[in-house]
Amino acid sequence: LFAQEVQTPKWAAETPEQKKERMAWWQEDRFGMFIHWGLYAVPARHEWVQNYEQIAPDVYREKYFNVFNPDLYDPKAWAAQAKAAGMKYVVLTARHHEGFSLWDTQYSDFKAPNTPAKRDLIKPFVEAVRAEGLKVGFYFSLIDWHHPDFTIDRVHPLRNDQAAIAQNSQKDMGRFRQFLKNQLTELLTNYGKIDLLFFDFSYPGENGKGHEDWDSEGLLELVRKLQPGILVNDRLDLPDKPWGWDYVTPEQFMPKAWPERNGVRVPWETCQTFSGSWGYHRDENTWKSPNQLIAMLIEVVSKGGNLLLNVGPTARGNFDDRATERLDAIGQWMKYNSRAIYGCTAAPEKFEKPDNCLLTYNPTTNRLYVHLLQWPFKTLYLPNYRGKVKYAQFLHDGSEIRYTSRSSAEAGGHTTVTAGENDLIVDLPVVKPQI
Ligand code: FHN
Repeated sequence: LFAQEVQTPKWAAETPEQKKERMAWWQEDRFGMFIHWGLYAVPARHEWVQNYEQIAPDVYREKYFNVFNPDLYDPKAWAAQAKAAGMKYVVLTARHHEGFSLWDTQYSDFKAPNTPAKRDLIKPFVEAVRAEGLKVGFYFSLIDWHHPDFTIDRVHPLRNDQAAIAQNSQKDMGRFRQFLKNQLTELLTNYGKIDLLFFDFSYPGENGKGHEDWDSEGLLELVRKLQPGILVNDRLDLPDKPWGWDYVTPEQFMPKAWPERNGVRVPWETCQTFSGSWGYHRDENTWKSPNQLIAMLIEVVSKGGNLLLNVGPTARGNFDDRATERLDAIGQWMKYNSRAIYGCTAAPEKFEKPDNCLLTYNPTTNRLYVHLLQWPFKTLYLPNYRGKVKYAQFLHDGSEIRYTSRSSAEAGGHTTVTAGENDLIVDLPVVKPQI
């Protein structure tokens, strides 16, 4: 008669308070850098180029593995750029779907030390990010177009022999599941404390049990054992297990409101790109403007979420100018406005959102931030804010903003006041102040 209690395994047991404490830094920091970097930076036409163009693994290896030589790779510069942009954590693709490992894994020869790079690229990354005081995350692909034992791929360019797949898949997949565990053990043992793990991505499987293909519960148990404080995203296909994920990950999508599960708001992070593709794409010309990206950050926080904004470094290992220009602009904005982002969340319902505005709110300081997406002429009306505001100032320079209610405005002879009895009428300079 009762919904079957979802059993929590011992290795996943934690109280809501313990989970809240484990996630506190992430919900405070709000803003991180995603980095998609691998052999796909060489063709520079999208990280799915191998699939889109049906490139055979041996051809892919010959054309890109043998020439991968990121001579400009400087993770200290990456970390400094992330920090300057106001980002508080950095998540790097340790291995994407192409199956190429950035670190010196003992379980594959398809790895960075065997390319002209001739070194482990993860170790210097982790050290540089930590040196900047930022949190460290890995992206880890569940899909692997290179590994011979990954035989269930729905979209593998060349493994479309369904009979062979059906016949071999579970035998091969048993080896592949162990390969995943072996590589995760390396990543979560050899590089110190890892703060975030971004799994990507599991199919629903034939009978909606895609998690069995990857032994998602086994992966999660291993991860929790190796890095007890780590945060894990929701892409192991365990949505109905409260312990199966820490936060949900709408991708290149802005939810209308704070996402919920069973009517309860859940931690969430949207991952977004500058231009559409995740990996470096030389010819893509759909780059979002700095203002679009800043407005995106504000909107995400106004809905209680985090933004993971992606950079795709070039095959030489640097961020291209289009990326650095945007990161610099975001950093300039964050220099004066980060107080409206860090530690902030959705505003309490008692504060109505004025037209063309977004609200963020810091519950610790009890400060409300009103973000004007369009500059109104001289007056901002705050609906039903009377009695709820003690003081108003501009964030960028701390200067006072004066406001009145209708009654005092009328007493002042403003005969055309149309504001409501409980509205606040905020006086603004005609020209938007420059930072
Ligand atoms: O297929 C990947 C894609 O290449 C990229 O890594 C994104 C980032 O979240 N995840 C998958 C698509 O959902």
